[in-house]
Amino acid sequence: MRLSRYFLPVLKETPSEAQIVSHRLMLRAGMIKQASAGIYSWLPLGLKVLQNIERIVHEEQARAGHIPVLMPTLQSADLWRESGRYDDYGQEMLRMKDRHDRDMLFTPTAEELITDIFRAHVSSYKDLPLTMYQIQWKFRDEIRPRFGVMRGREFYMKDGYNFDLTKEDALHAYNRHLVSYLRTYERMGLQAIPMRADSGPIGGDDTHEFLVLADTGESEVFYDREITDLKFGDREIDYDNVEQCQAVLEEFTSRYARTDETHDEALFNQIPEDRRRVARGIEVGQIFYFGTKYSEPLGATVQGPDGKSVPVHMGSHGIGVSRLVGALIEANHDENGIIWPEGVTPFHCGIVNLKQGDDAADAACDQLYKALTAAGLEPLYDDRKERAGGKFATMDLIGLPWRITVGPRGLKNGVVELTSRRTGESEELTPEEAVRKVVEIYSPHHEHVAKHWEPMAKRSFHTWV
Ligand code: P5A
Repeated sequence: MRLSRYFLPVLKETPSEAQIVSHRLMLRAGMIKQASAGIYSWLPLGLKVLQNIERIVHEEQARAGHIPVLMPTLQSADLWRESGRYDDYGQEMLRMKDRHDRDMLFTPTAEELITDIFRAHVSSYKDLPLTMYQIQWKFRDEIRPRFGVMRGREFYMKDGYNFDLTKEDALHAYNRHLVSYLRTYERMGLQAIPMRADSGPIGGDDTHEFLVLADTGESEVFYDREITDLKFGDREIDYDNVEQCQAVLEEFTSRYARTDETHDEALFNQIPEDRRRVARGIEVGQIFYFGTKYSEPLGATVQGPDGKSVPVHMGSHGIGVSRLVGALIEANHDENGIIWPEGVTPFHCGIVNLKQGDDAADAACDQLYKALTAAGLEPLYDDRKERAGGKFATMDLIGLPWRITVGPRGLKNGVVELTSRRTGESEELTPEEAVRKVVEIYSPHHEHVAKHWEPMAKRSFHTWV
């Protein structure tokens, strides 16, 4: 993308309504615009990050064997009366009437709707296990929407639902989700710690929240410091393997880590004092096992191997996709702006032309742009007639992890500059070396980059474009 043709409404002033850094930076970087309290339009740059997060979630769900569906945002109140939650949900539920005076609502979650689909089409244990999920907008009429997309009223959520014959099978589904979530957050460049939590209006006994440690987080958390040393890494997991999932679950949940809702001071005090931590966290996901809480009232039953009809065991699992955009910024920024992890960055590499209109600089930028694009990457080329300082400030604000700076002086010596946003370190490289290095950085994140690159790698720079 050429910046001169893009829509990137960056703000010079710090918006006064924003209380936390991620909200300020999202507004300043032109990622979102508030439409009304807790409801946002996603501008092009913000949308790209949202979609990158969404893509990682889809890929990891596919890896775990979960099946995507899409359910409506508006639902009839009838199903919620059947489950008993229509009255329980209270003022957080946005209710409305259609022209026939029927009670409707904007979905805050979809346990009822997915259970209705299940009961209409599944009647035998032979069709189990089954896990379906969607990524869809939700609405909760929060009393105090705040912190931008972090606590919105309208927000984007991945919500998944498992159906199993027995409690044991459903607990495997729970463990499988916990494992796949660890991998999902790590791919985004985030450490999200599973903590024992409270189930709230979703219900059930077993539940873990995933928390990203951040001073601006809304939850108070208590944990054993050792837990922050754990990495999921690139281990291969067979998600159908009960023992393997169980082992990972135990590794990541056996140390003390709880939200304030479930905190137990006496247990906490058994951890050696130098390892005890009290901090704040952002909840970016939650998993639940609630057994037959919905299947029983809604009549979601299957015929078991013995011919008897039994209600299925269920759980649900959520990832705060839009909240994650804010959480990622809380965890990755400095005084100049955002620093995107490579896995979610809206563009892979910035190209800054120090002297727009200079033949050599323009040609070199064009060549870099085309070469990176041919390798399957998306560069953002600042081709505006602006001062270098302004261009650098914009690149730092929007947080692209890598920047290639091109100017007539360097080109005389055959070099451009490659700069890391995170460390601020620069190296002088030939344009060819710069492209090779950026491709190398992104290949582990994108299979298609490695594929595009393979035939290019053996050829020289001038043949790439
Ligand atoms: C699990 C999926 C559920 O709703 N039902 C279907 C279960 N869980 S949850 O914990 O209530 O929500 C899942 C995740 O959604 C994010 N979230 C929000 N994000 C932005 N603004 C909000 N107001 C908001 N409320 C919930 C959180 O990340 C939460 O973990």
